[in-house]
Amino acid sequence: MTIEHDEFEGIRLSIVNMDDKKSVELTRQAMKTHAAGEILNKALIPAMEAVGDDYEQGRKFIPEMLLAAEAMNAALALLKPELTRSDVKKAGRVVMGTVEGDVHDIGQRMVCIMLEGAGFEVHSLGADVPTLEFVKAVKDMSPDILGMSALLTTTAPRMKGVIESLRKEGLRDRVKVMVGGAILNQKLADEYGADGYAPDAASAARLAKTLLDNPGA
Ligand code: B1M
Repeated sequence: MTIEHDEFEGIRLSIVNMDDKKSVELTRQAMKTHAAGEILNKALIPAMEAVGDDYEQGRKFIPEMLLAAEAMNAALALLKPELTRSDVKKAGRVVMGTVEGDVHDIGQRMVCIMLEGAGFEVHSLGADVPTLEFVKAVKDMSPDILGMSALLTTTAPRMKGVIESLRKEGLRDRVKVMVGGAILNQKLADEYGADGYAPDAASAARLAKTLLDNPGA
């Protein structure tokens, strides 16, 4: 194994082993020689995939998933300043949240960070966001884009509810709607009436730019 692989593997293992002190220490070390984006893609995201596999195989349970998520978030907080450093003028305003009934917020945080890095002003409503709160945020903050995340089969259809509520309130034409999350795909996004779907945080930032560059799309 090369030294580089050792470093990423160490961070990955510290998250899988739910050790937030270690994940912070190793991430800090890795940042001396690697870009934040590389650490995110080669260590943090694979770590959460491994945690998901462990859960599916019955090797981890909910409390352990939570602790792993904390170790991941602690490392992510270190990467954030570098990922969001952007000298470009604001590309647009985004309101983001995970839909009601769904507490998964790690992916959504990553998307927020990548959007900030791409020059967007981002307001995160957090996780478990009721439909009416999304609608109110669109009314009050006039974002260019509303982003919604969902990781559960049971909660993803709430995106459709939010989009319908925006329509009822006469707000749908004022905002582009972008959706994502592990169980989403283009077909579901179309079915829910979203303007765009992105499979990961980097493509979410690209999609946001495309949506604003092609307002008629
Ligand atoms: Co939960 N969980 N979980 N969980 N959890 C999943 C999602 C699951 C796939 C695990 C499994 O069974 N294999 C499964 C869902 C199955 C399904 O519905 N099809 C599941 C389940 C069932 C549950 C509970 C119901 C378990 C229970 O209680 N019995 C429960 C639900 C609680 C609730 O929400 N009401 C639950 C709870 C939890 C924890 C609280 C313990 C914890 C979340 C902690 C937190 O987020 N603060 C947790 C975790 C950690 C996971 C896994 C292991 C990891 C999720 C994650 O953070 N991934 C997950 C298994 C897995 O995904 N393999 C699982 C890393 C993250 C970077 O990826 O969020 O996909 P992701 O985001 C990506 C892209 O999807 C995209 O960009 C991100 C970065 O590239 N993206 C967007 C995300 N949002 C986007 C928005 C966009 C564009 C792109 O535009 C707006």
